[in-house]
Amino acid sequence: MRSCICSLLLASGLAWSQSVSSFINSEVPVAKANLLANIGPSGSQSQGAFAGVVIASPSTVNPDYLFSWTRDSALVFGELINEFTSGRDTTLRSQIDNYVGSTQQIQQIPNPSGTVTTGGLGEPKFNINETAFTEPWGRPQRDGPALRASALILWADFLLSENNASYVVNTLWPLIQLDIDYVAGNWNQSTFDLWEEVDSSSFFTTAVQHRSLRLGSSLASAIGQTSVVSGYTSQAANILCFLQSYWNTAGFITANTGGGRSGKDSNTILTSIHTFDASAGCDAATFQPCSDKALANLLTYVNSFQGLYTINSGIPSGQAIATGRYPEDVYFNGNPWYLTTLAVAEQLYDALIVWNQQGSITVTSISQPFFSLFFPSIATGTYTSSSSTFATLVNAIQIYADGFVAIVAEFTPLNGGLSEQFVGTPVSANDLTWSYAAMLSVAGARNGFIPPSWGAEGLTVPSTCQRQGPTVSFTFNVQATTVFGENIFVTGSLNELANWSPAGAVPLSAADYPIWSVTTTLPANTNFQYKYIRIFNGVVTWESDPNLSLTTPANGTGEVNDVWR
Ligand SMILES: *[C@@H]1O[C@H](CO)[C@@H](O)[C@H](O)[C@H]1NC(C)=O
Ligand SMILES: *[C@@H]1O[C@H](CO)[C@@H](O)[C@H](O)[C@H]1NC(C)=O
Ligand SMILES: *[C@@H]1O[C@H](CO)[C@@H](O)[C@H](O)[C@H]1NC(C)=O
Ligand SMILES: *[C@@H]1O[C@H](CO)[C@@H](O)[C@H](O)[C@H]1NC(C)=O
Ligand SMILES: CC(=O)N[C@H]1CO[C@H](CO)[C@@H](O)[C@@H]1O
Repeated sequence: MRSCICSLLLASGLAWSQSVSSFINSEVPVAKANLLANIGPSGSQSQGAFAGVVIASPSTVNPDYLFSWTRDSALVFGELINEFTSGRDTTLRSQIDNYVGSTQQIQQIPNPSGTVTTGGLGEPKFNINETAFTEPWGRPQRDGPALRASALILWADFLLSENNASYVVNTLWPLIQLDIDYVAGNWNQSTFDLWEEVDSSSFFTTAVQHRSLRLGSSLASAIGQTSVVSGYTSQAANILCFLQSYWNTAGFITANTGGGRSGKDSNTILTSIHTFDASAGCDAATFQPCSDKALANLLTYVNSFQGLYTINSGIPSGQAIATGRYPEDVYFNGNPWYLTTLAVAEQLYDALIVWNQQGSITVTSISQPFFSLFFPSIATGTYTSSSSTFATLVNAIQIYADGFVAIVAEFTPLNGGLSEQFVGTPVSANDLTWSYAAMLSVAGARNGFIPPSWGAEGLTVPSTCQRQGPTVSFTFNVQATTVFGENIFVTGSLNELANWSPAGAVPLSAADYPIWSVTTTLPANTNFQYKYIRIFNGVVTWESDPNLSLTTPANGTGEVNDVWR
């Protein structure tokens, strides 16, 4: 198909747009059929998969993807639930019911990450017969529960509108609450990223966790589960605060806090499309697709693939190119991916939806380099829909977005099958379910589909991040005999313990002399060192060595009983 699309590169915008439309019109039914073929129990490519289980791909060797990933499955069902609840595909209800059924099973399977109550919800993948995958892997991956809960909440919201609250309360809420409680309790723990390689904090994971907590708190309110609401919203505010820290001074979003790479990663583009909320306009706090930060980031991400792949050579900046996961990728030698190239188009289509809806485009100093691709002399300011600048930008960005779809069209084989990657020919796993879901969702965005709001509108980032993660209440008890006027303090290697500073050390009180005690708030699941000190007439006396060492519990409360040394 390459030559036919390439010749269209030179044709008018209208012909270009028609060729992209005709590709989408022919590809979408193929993508839908091939996606459903990868879902048990009756998908033609997924024999052996239990009901509602999504296989990542039918490929069993090089690579073996015949497993069910929580993330991929939730993204796939998120798309199917959107299609059903928006009335675009009325045939999917039994599939969605099956997904609910398989979630009931899979959440409860003890696995190498733990049991349902000890961290097992963060397990990345399962066998397709709903048994645990027990070999070494990059675990946990904490985006899975957030994405699964978000998909189920969209389903629940639809059922509430159908007056089916009993099913929501009795069947869906218990599943959703497990996942959201996991998010609320673990979001600041390190996680493997969505590419299963880097163990740190990851922008995609943090952002989808934030969305899930907002969705979870509004569903909880709607069905009278009020006791969880304030916990979810306060953790959501903490996450929103932490989310801002991924934006870096070089003007893009660092995908992972660990990793030793440039940080330019489709992780961030996928975040933008999976946290799109048109009611939030171009808000940058949630990195909405048309926000200045998300557009600057898109430019940096796309530019990082300029000249990287042979198929991109000679294509100037401002025209679409094939993109991959991140420029340093070496998996299968590092190639463009269908789902990442489509995600760039989708972010731009989402942006166009909002600009057209609000009737203006605002160019800031942050987004100016992006807009100057299409209007080199553009100045910062707001351009209303009556201006020629608005029309020029909207037309050019539509053509630019279509270009990313056209590249996918060019490298889609005649049978419409989408693998994971492409060079000139498809590479890696064939019939990747996520590639098909990406095709459906970009088609929806190009046709103007607006996903349900998740509550991103009007959020403000707390001026100081109060608490960057789960904490526990921790009690220090130390037996120490003292003279009148002498006091006992604790200090150590945490901010909360004044970082070894006697001046800010935490005072204990002798309510049960000679036991001195204090209960304080410490970060959960954190190792630290500490010592007691005594202060008498301003003179500090340290305990003898060695430093004491402890790890706080993951949740609940902790206590230590020491004797002054
Ligand atoms: C609290 O942490 C412990 C130890 O990791 C774990 O066994 C327990 O399930 C956790 N409880 C909750 C509610 O997360
Ligand atoms: C489930 O699938 C795994 C992986 O294919 C296999 O090893 C295991 O025997 C199966 N378990 C059952 C109970 O069928
Ligand atoms: C509620 O939705 C569930 C899930 O699709 C369905 O099985 C059930 O029949 C519905 N109940 C009512 C009263 O509509
Ligand atoms: C205790 O910790 C402090 C602060 O890190 C360090 O300076 C000191 O050397 C440690 N003491 C011992 C005995 O390791
Ligand atoms: C693992 C993890 O995400 N840790 C983060 C928790 O929050 C603090 C404070 O913002 C960050 O510095 C950590 O990186």
